[in-house]
Amino acid sequence: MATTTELRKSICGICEITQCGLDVHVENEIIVKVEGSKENPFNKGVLCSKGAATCEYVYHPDRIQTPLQRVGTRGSGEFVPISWEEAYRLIAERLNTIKQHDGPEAVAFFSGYAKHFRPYLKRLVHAFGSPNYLATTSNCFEATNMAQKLVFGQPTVPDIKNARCLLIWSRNPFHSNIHLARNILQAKENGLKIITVDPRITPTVERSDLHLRLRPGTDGALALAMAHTIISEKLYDEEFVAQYTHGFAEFCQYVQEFTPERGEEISGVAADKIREAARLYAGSRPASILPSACSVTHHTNGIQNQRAIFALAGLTGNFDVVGGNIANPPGFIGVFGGFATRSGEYSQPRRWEEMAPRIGEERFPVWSQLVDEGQAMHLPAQLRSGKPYPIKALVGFGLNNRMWPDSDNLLHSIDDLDFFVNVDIFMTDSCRHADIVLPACTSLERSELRCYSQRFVILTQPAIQPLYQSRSDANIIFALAAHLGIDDPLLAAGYEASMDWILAPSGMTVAELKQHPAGMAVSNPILYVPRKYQHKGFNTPSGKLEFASLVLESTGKKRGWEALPVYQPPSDSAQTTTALIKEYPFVLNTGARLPMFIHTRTFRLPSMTKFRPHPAADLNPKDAAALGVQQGDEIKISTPGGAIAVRANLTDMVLSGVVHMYHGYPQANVNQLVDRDYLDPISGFPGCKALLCRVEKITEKKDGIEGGRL
Ligand SMILES: Nc1nc2c(c(=O)[nH]1)N[C@H]1C(S)=C(S)[C@@H](COP(=O)(O)OP(=O)(O)OC[C@H]3O[C@@H](n4cnc5c(=O)[nH]c(N)nc54)[C@H](O)[C@@H]3O)O[C@H]1N2
Ligand SMILES: Nc1nc2c(c(=O)[nH]1)N[C@H]1C(S)=C(S)[C@@H](COP(=O)(O)OP(=O)(O)OC[C@H]3O[C@@H](n4cnc5c(=O)[nH]c(N)nc54)[C@H](O)[C@@H]3O)O[C@H]1N2
Ligand SMILES: [Mo]
Repeated sequence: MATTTELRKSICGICEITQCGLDVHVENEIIVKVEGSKENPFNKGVLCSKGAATCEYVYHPDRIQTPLQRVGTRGSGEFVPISWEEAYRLIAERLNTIKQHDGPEAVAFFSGYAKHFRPYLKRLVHAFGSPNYLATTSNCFEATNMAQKLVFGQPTVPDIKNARCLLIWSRNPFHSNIHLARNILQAKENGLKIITVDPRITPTVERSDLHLRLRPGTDGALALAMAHTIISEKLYDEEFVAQYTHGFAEFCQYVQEFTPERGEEISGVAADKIREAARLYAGSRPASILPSACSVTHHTNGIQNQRAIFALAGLTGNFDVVGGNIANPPGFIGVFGGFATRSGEYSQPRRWEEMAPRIGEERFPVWSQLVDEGQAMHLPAQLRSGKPYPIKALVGFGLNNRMWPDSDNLLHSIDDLDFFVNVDIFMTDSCRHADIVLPACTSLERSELRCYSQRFVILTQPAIQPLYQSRSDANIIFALAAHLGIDDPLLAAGYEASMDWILAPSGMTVAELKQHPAGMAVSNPILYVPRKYQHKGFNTPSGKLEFASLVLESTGKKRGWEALPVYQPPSDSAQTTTALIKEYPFVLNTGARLPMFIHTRTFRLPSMTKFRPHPAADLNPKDAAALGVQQGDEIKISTPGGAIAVRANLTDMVLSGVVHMYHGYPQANVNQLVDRDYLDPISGFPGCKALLCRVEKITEKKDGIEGGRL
C-alpha cells in the first residue's frame, strides 16, 4: 500500500518563545520530518538546531505515558499507572480538603518555562481562591520589566528596524533567538550602529561597532558613567528631561562621581570606550536599548543596575518614539502582537485584596506592587518556615527544580508537602518526588494560541493526536476546574470559549483562526502612536519618567533601598567580601545560552548533546595556565554551597577571572552552587551571574567524580 505524506501546520515549542512555524510531514499519523514554515513571518522557513531535533523530542523514550500515582517513597520513582478520571478525582479531593482546612492559599501552583497555558492556569488558581500563581517569570524577564515600570511606568520594546543605533545590553540572540539576530543583521545592512555590552566575546559582539567588555554585575556603574558623559557633554534631550522627567537634578548630582575613569575602575571598560559609546548612543537618534531577559537582573544589584541602563533612554528622549524604546504595545503571552485582548482581565478574576498575601509579598513588596504574580524564589523559604502561613500542596506545570537556586533544597522542601502534583512531558527528578504525575503532550500534539510581533496570530491544531495518554496542559487545566467544582462561567465554558472571550476586543475569533492553520495577519491591528506620554503622562507616581523612583522611596526607604539607581557591587564580590575572596577568587557566571541547549529540555537529545557531551565550563586560557589546566581537563568548581566536577573548555571568549557554566546539566548542576538566599532584595531574582567560586584541577580520578556533584 502506498503511503501518503500529509503536510500539517504547527509551531515549535522546544524553545518556547520564538514559536517558530513548523511544516509537519505526517505519514500514517507518525511525524517523519519537520521544516520551518515559510508563511510564518518570524522564522520565515528557518529552524534552529533544536527545532530540527523535533522528532527526537516528540518520540523520546523518557516521555511520561499515563497519569501516575506514587507508591514508593518520594524520589524513588515507583509509580503505578492510573486513569485520568482517577487522577483528577484524587487531585480534586486532596486540593479541596486542603482548601477547606487550611484555606485556598495553602495550595500553590507553578508554571515552568512553557507559557501557552498560563492565562487559563492563572484564572484557575484565582478562581480556586489562591493568590499563589507562580511562574518562571520570577527569574526570567520580569525584573527587567520591573526596572522599566519603575523608570518608564511600563515595559517597552526596542524598535530595531527604525533605530540608528542599538545598544544591546547583554543579549546574544545568535544563541538565544536566531530570528532576532537576523533582524538585527538586516538593520545593520541598512546602517544601524551596534554597541554591545557583554563580559564575553559573542557572535553578537563580533558584529558590533563597539564592545563594552565589562566585569559581570558592574552594569550600573558602566551605565552611570555613560550618563556622566551624556550629561557633562550636554548630549541629553533638554526639553524632554525638563518637561517629562522626575528627579533629574538629584540624578545629575549622583552621576557626578561616576566619571568614565571611575566607570573604568569598577567595570574594567576603558574610559575612552565609555565616552565613545555614550556619544554614539546619545548622538545617533533615534536609538534603542535591547535589554537582556535576565543577564543584568541575575545579580543581587540587578534592579538598580537595570534602572541605570533605562535611565539612558530617559536622558536622550528615546522613549516611545519611532526607532526608540516603544511603550507597552499590546500583546498576548509575552509577545507584542499588535492587537488588544482581555487576557489580563481573564487571568485575574479575583482582586488581590480578596485573597491572602501572595508568596513573597512581605519580603518583596515592590515585586508585589508591580507584578501580578507571587515571587516564586520565596517558595522554598515559605515551604520551610510555614510563614506567614503554611503551604500544604503544590501543583506544577513543568516544575523542574534543576533551574532553581539551591535546587536540591527545593526538592527537600517539596518532600515535606502533603501533596505534590507535577505535569510534564518527560519523567524528571522533580516528577519523581510527586504524588501524582500527569503526562503533558508537546506543541505538535496540541492546540495553542500565539502571536508574533509582525502582527500575526496563529491558533494551532494538533498535527498528530497526543501520544500515549498524554494531554495538552490547557485540556488538563479545564478538566481540573470541572473536577474541583469551581464555579466560574469561563472555566466552565471551556478552552475555545475562553479564547473567544479573550480575543473579543481584537475582532478575531477561534472559528476564523481555525480557517488559517498556518496563521493569519491580525485583522484590526493597533497602529503605533508615538509619544503617548504627551497626552497620558507616565504610569508612575509622579506621572513622569522617574530617574528617582517614588515607588522605591515609599516602599523601600525603611529597607534601605535608594530612590536613585545607586550602584553597589554584587553582594559577594572582591569589593564586599574580602574574607571569601581569598578562598573563592573566581567569579562564577551561569546560564549564558548555548545554541543546542535550552534549560533542562535538550540534554536528553543525543543530536544536541553530541556538541558538548560532557558538562564543561568556559575558562580563560590565562587562568587555565595559572591553574595548570589544559583543554578537556577535569576541574572542580566550588562555592560555599557545594562543588561540581566538569571539563575545562579554554576560550578567549571569556574574561580572565570569570568562569562561565551553562545551567541544567543533569550530571553537573551548577544551580546547586547558588545559595537560595543570594537574591536581589528588590526583585527576588537569584544572583546566579556573579558568585564567588574556586577552580581547581582534579588530578586524582575518584569514582563518581566525572561530571557529578562532589
Ligand atoms: N543558573 C541559572 N539558572 C537559570 C537561568 C540562568 O541563566 N542561570 N535562567 C533562568 C530562566 S531565564 C528561565 S526562563 C528558567 C527556565 O526554567 P524551567 O522553566 O525550569 O526550564 P525548562 O527546563 O525549560 O522547563 C521546565 C520543565 O517543563 C517541562 N516542559 C516543557 N514543555 C512543557 C509543556 O508544554 N508543558 C508542561 N507541563 N511541561 C513542559 C520540561 O520538560 C521541564 O522539565 O531557568 C532559570 N534558571
Ligand atoms: N539556545 C537557547 N536559547 C534560549 C534559551 C536557552 O536556554 N537556550 N533560553 C531562553 C530564555 S528563557 C531566555 S530568558 C533568553 C535569554 O536570552 P539572552 O539574554 O540573549 O541570553 P544569555 O546568553 O543568557 O545572555 C546574554 C549575554 O549576557 C551576558 N552576560 C552575562 N552576565 C552578564 C552581566 O553581568 N552583564 C552583562 N552586561 N552581560 C552579561 C552573557 O555573556 C551573554 O552573552 O534566551 C532564550 N533562548
Ligand atoms: Mo528565561
